[in-house]
Amino acid sequence: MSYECLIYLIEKRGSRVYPATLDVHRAVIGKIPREEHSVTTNQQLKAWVDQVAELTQPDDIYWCNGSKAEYQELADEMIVSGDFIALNKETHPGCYLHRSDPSDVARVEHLTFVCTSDKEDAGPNNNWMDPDEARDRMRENFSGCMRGRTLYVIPYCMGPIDSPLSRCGVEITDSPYVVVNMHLMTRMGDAALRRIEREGAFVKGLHSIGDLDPECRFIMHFPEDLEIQSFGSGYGGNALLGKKCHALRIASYQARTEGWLAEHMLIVGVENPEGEVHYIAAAFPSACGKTNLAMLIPPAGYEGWKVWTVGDDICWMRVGDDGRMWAINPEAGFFGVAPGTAKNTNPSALAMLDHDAIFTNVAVTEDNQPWWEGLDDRVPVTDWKGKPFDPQNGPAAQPNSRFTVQMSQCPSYSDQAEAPAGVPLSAIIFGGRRERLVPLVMESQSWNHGVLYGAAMASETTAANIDTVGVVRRDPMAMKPFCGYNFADYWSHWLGFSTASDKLPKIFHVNWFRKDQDGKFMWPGFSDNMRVLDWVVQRCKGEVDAIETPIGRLPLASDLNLDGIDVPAETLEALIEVDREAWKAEIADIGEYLDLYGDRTPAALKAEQERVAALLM
Ligand code: GTP
Ligand code: SPV
Ligand code: MN
Repeated sequence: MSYECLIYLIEKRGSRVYPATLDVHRAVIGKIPREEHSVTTNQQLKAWVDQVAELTQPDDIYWCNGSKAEYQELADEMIVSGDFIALNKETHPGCYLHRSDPSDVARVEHLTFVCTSDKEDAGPNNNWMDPDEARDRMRENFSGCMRGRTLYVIPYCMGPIDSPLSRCGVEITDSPYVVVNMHLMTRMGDAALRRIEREGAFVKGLHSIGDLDPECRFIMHFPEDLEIQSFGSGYGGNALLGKKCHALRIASYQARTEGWLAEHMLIVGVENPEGEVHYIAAAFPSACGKTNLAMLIPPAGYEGWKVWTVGDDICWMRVGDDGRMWAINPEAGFFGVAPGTAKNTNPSALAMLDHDAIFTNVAVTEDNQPWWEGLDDRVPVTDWKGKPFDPQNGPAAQPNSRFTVQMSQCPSYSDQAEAPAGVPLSAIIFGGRRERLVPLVMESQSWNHGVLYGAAMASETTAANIDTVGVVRRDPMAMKPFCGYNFADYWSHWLGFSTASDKLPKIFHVNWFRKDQDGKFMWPGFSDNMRVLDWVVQRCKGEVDAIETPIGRLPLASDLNLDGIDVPAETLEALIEVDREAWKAEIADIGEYLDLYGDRTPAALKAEQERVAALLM
């Protein structure tokens, strides 16, 4: 990098670009205000950044401050570099399109590892590698990988900046795309750095896009050291390390040692016409409806009701002094699935996507607006790869194409989303994408029975992971790709809460995805899911009865408010019936699944499974 260029960058970004080599450093030292020489007082952080710079050899180092100006400058630079395409400034001001490498369009579970010193601690649910071996491998990948690039240091805080439930991290990356996404998704920059300096603790996340060679792609986690190393992908959860890597894999591990829970859950507040708000957290697997439920708009007939969005993907929760479960959303933005997002299904999402948003791998219309399947009946001109759209080549938008947007842009953004104490949960819901068998809604008979609901969750796979789509797999608590330790120990941790308090949330299970013989969805879903939330809240308040069955408590057909929708009586019946024979097979299969975890499977969970199996006999 030339001297002029460096000075330009220093002036432009408020003296925060530091040349990585001593020679250049000397050349410009007079230009850097003295107090800026040590960007942080945290010696551990300073030493780590130096160490990483030594290994990766970037041309310069840039400490992010988190300002709007910084975001804009990076976006402008990305337009020049071609990483960003500005979208229609009239219809979508402040919106950009990013096209990722076609080999890099989703999380890569088969390349994601949990590296604990004892393999058993990672469990059968994770890929495992010996930490030393993993570090050696990654050191080779990272060696010299930032030559010709800028190393960005991103201090961030997961959760409201002044919440005791929040945790901080620092991501080092060579991707400006990652930096701008982290701007929208997390509380990052100066305030986070100050908190790190006060607390002295942070999760270390090192990321480089490398040369995007899938052969060298690895997402490594070292939970014992609160450390992440990710190489070779620039996409979503692989690269925005605050999200799945920190807030779920590392945090779940940390949560177990500290007595809380880090979960793949949305958080909403359901407000009734009397102004009473019940908060609900719900775990559905990737691309199975969290964002949609988080922004639900109550249907006709629910005038005076309101659903408030606290979070759409991750929930950190802890039992408070009052015995209730309190939850925060560690994120500050959404990284949502674009396809299927439409006026009739999720108008709130559309309303927040017409300004200041990043679109990744969507198509564009002739007037340069973002477009994806399901949005409307316009025909795009350019597909996600930047080629003229031809339906012969598959969908115009990549099935896992996404939008990134700040949560505060959401019309249903909750005024409690920033509350340092979080929100108190009335209910926890588990759910999956199941064409058959699993009823629309059921309530567990106890906390432990609810934990069995979670542990037994299964769902058809989606495009959020690079593998095959549409096969049913067990995805306990929607955490199969995200639990940073052995599932058996994780279930024990969940079961451990049963005696923590008598004010724990009630646990439910839902399924919006039942299909009929013709392959059509039997339940209208989306805003009509309000009708199920209504029943859930009524159950929490003890206002309605339920039918006791071996698999849980099911609603009486007459207690589900179906005014204004056309669900034939026999369809409703099918949605809330218990097919005993099929459930016998399912519960046996659940038993076999739990046995895969051997001696570590908690006895109390097996006991629940055996109890339900006996009831079905
Ligand atoms: P991640 O961000 O990957 O964790 O996903 P998510 O759980 O937030 O998924 P999202 O809400 O984005 O939903 C993904 C897909 O499910 C979209 O194609 C939606 O259209 C579809 N979907 C969501 N809710 C419903 C529903 O109630 N019924 C039906 N049939 N489809 C739904
Ligand atoms: C998911 O796959 O569950 C997501 C998207 O929320 S990603 O951040 O890419 O993991
Ligand atoms: Mn998710």
